[in-house]
Amino acid sequence: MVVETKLTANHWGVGVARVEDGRILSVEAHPDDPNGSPINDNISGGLAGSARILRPAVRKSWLEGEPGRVPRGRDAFVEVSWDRVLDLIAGELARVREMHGNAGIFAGSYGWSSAGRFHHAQSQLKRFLNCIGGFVRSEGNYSYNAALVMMPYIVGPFRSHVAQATRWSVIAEHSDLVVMFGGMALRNTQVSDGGVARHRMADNLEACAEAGVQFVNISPLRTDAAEALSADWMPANPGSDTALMLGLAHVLHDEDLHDPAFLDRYTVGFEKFEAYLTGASDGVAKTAEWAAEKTGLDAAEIRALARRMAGGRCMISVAAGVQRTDYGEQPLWMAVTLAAMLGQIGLPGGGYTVGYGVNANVGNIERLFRWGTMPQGRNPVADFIPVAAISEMLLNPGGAYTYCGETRHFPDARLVWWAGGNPFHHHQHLSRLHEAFQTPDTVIVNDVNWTATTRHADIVLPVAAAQERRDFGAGKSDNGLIPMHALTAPPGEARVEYEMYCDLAARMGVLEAFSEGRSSEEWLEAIWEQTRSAAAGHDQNLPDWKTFMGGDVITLPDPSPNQIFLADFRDEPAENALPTPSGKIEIFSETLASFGLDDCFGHAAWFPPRDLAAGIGEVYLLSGQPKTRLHSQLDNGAYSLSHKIAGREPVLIHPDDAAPLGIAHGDVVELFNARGRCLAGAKVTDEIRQGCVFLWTGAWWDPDFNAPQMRDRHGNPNALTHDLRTSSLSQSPAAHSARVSMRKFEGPLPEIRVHAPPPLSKEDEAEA
Ligand SMILES: Nc1nc2c(c(=O)[nH]1)N[C@H]1C(S)=C(S)[C@@H](COP(=O)(O)OP(=O)(O)OC[C@H]3O[C@@H](n4cnc5c(=O)[nH]c(N)nc54)[C@H](O)[C@@H]3O)O[C@H]1N2
Ligand SMILES: Nc1nc2c(c(=O)[nH]1)N[C@H]1C(S)=C(S)[C@@H](COP(=O)(O)OP(=O)(O)OC[C@H]3O[C@@H](n4cnc5c(=O)[nH]c(N)nc54)[C@H](O)[C@@H]3O)O[C@H]1N2
Ligand SMILES: [Mo]
Repeated sequence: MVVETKLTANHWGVGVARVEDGRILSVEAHPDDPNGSPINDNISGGLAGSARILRPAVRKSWLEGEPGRVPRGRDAFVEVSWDRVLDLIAGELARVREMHGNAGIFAGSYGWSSAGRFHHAQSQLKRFLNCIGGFVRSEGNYSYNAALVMMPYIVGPFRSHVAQATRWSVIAEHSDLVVMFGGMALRNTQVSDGGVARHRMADNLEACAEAGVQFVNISPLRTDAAEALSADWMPANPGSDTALMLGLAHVLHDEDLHDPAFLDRYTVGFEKFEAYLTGASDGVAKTAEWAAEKTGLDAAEIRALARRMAGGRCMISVAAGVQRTDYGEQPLWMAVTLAAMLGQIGLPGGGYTVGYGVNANVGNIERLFRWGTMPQGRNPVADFIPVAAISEMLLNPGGAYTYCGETRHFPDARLVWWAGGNPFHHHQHLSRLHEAFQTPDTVIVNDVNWTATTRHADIVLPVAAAQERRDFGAGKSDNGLIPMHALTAPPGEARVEYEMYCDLAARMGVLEAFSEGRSSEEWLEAIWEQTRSAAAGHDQNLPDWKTFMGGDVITLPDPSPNQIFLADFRDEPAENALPTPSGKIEIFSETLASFGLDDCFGHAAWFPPRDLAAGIGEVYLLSGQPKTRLHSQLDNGAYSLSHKIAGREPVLIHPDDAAPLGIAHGDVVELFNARGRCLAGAKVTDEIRQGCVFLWTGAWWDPDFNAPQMRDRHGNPNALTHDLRTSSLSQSPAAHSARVSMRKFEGPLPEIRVHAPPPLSKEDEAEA
């Protein structure tokens, strides 16, 4: 057989696949990529593993008309034909709409699914549902939701501000110091939503180091700073960033190192914050000593850092992970406040940025224009939930909650449809989500593999993976246009989602509205032509669709390679007023103060993390993104598996925490708290701060329902996290704020089951 070479695009970069006889032999990074991602190694095994869903399947007791007989997540499945499953779905949709209206359908369907402009799982589902009257959606994301909600009140829209981040080339030239709250983990810059043609971050950081820029890494993980940076490591207690920034601000204020002229011209409300900082308003001065006690750092160290920050051009960077914590709005507001006190916002290499390191591109490049897209149509249902309120919604229909200063009520979701996300990976407190998922009448999930979420469905739809259909990749913040070939045919009876929705739409009388009479290939060509004509408006000549698909990656230029964040506001504050009520940076916000919330005031303030305050656990549990995969995707692939310890996800433990518990490198440990427990493989290392453990996200949740607290065998941190939200302002996820206890696991090691399918039978066998 001939070995063919074909391009593919993933959120972690361009892959060059070697394909033989309908099989993917290997996928390697594109040779033009200076720092390609090894996550490509997960593709062949992850798509061809035994966890692959090969036929439509229906939960056994649901199919047999006794849906409550066995709980979701524990039941067996019956494989059925496509005709049968689409008839079942059409019937359920009709029933739910008739009894509850379209507001009874929840299809927030949060998740990353795959790269590709057309075959985007969520967009396809939402377009289909909009054709039949809409659905309840979710608002925001798990990545930086506190920033999405908070930043508009105090400076402006978060997404566009991230796109306007000061370029790394400017930092290399102008900054003296970069202070990184939450570090800037290179492992995370493998990824960018929608695809990334070239990974530039490592080289750009190296250029900064070579230019003599100094870095401080304030994070529980030393390796959150690239080695080349030789960063000073200040491992503050997790969740203590606001306290640390307050301590820094107090030193600046106390030693007259702040910039009253800047505060006066570009901000409002400093005097109200000042009263809090000095303790005039609450009797507590937020001194370096005060901050030292909260952060576990030295007061002298904090003072020295404040002076260093004021002594030259300083960029304050806040990682998204820092706001994925209890009261995660506060470190954002405090970073802006601190940067305003330094007075360097809008200067080259100074000021602040939230989101460096959150993906491959922030500060490196931005897209030149908006790519073509398949419209999702209009959703006639106005209702939504904040994305991380999923368990709350399901457990408390009709219940009241606050969001952005309003009181709202949860809808009653009778039918839940998820396509392209894995809530039993991404949501916190999974045993609670397991309970919550028992409440709807019907749960439908489309996926490629038998993840924990598909196991909680009544109807499971086997879909083609990105590598099994034609499309093109173009990242939301990238400038590469990437041909995506169908490397192989979908296995078993897996189908391309678009084609499946066409058949369902035909059953429901909306085929013309959904498809506009186009095949997949015709849609692709139309979306490409849209992209091509947008490109022409930017003096870029793109080839026609067929030529493009036959060629290599096309890389367009960065629209503003010398960008300095908020430079225009600094130059002309009246003309370029910020879209805040005052047009300035709001160090005090009348709007936020008027909400009267007890967990977010009118200025940045310190709140201690909740598990710590409640005395839960002995160590902090961090749970950041894994180096070895994208979230939970292809967890059963070779690269992901190669890092597991005794088949479990590795948990980083400091030697001084491990030794007293008799835990050695390579042991299996049990992590536990009041919410749950899981097993994990001990990696004993001093890269983690003592008093903290770090368990990567994304090991497929593998609960043992016969063990205490449905112990997860595999090492998913969300077995342990709380699903309280950051605050009643934004209702954002706060995954990084859990505390746990641990011990060496002594019992017989249970085998990992989740990488194999659940019990399956054929429909006629089940009936017999
Ligand atoms: N404890 C803790 N939890 C966290 C975080 C944390 O820091 N700590 N981080 C959070 C963050 S930032 C995020 S973004 C979320 C990520 O959470 P998710 O985005 O939900 O995670 P993924 O694993 O990317 O889920 C995508 C799913 O889509 C499936 N899929 C892939 N391609 C297709 C397709 O073409 N069609 C369909 N139908 N399905 C497809 C994949 O198999 C996978 O199951 O996790 C959050 N959870
Ligand atoms: N390889 C890979 N890359 C990815 C992803 C992936 O799944 N795999 N996912 C992508 C996605 S969706 C996102 S949103 C981004 C996430 O990007 P980030 O949010 O930046 O990543 P995290 O790993 O959650 O957090 C970064 C670091 O913050 C530190 N940290 C946690 N809590 C605290 C705290 O309270 N204070 C301080 N100072 N530090 C703290 C942790 O040490 C952690 O390593 O990554 C993206 N990149
Ligand atoms: Mo994310």
